[in-house]
Amino acid sequence: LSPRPAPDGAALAAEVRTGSRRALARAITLVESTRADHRAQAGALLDVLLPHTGGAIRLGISGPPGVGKSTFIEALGLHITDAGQRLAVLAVDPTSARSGGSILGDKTRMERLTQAPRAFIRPSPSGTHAGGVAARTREAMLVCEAAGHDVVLVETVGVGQSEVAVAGMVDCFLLLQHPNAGDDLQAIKRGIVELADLIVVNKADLDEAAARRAAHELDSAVHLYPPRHPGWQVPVLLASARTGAGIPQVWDTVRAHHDALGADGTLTAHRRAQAVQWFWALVNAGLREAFEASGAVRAALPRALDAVASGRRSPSQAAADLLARYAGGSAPS
Ligand SMILES: Nc1nc2c(ncn2[C@@H]2O[C@H](COP(=O)(O)OP(=O)(O)OP(=O)(O)O)[C@@H](O)[C@H]2O)c(=O)[nH]1
Ligand SMILES: [Mg+2]
Repeated sequence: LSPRPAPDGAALAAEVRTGSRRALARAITLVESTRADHRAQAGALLDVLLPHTGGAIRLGISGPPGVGKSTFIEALGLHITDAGQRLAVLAVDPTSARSGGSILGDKTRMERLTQAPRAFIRPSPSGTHAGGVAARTREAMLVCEAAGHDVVLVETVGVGQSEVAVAGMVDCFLLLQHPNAGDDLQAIKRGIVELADLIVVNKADLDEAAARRAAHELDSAVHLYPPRHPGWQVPVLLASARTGAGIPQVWDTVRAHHDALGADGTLTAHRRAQAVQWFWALVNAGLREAFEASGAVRAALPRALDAVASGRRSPSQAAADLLARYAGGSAPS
């Protein structure tokens, strides 16, 4: 038995462009793989697809556990696909290995969207750290765009760094919030509202007065921050993912935001800045990896770390020393 050969990235890219769901699923599996030969093929795939990306509305959705993300995505997703648009849903899960219960929950909470012919839903990859998952999700997003989706929705649960990662890959970052002040204060304290382009208080059907109070509080909080885009004041809306109330308004607002960014070139500038940031993040990660793998560094690293931790050497001295060793050991000159 020989191992399965690495798929031909360029050929797969051509299949993705025809709109084949099977090819799309295989392409995403390829970009999610960490195998060296797969990474090379994924690179070839992305090279072919890159000129065909950029056509989708990139929407990030985040919120605390249980706020109703899955239910909301089903409602919003059906609204989008019913209007004739093609939608892809991706997920960044910072907890990595999702429990079987949660996947099962999503299957039932997104039952209709799962079956909608214009929707493509991809559960989050597992088995890597949050940063790695975000890296793969960004590439999967580009693949979905090249496959002709009009909207790519990236979901993440509102804990940890994954929100920052998602906000850094989308055009519009939507924050879902509970209709009670306690949780709103959480998001405000954690500085997450600063990332939001749009805030939606979900479950407004439970207690509309409480939801209005929460919205008011969030509205005061967003006014403390300078606008993320000139001329865009972050709206705070009420909705119910369960009844569908407010969902069309949410979608209209996402589109209005996209139009506003598109009208004055902000969208292009924003995406360019994100791509450059992404480039540096990858360079940083790659350098760190090479640094730690270098023989000259490996030999000296434990003692250097110990000396820094115990206060015998300053971090700057130790870093300068090891960087010099790294440059000496790795530079061809
Ligand atoms: N009353 C009411 N309940 C809702 C609404 N949206 C979601 N729920 C309920 O809230 C619970 C959690 O909803 P989910 O959609 O699973 O929430 P989630 O944010 O995806 O949860 P995690 O994936 O665990 O982070 C479920 O029992 C939903 O039926 C809403 O608008 N109104
Ligand atoms: Mg969920």
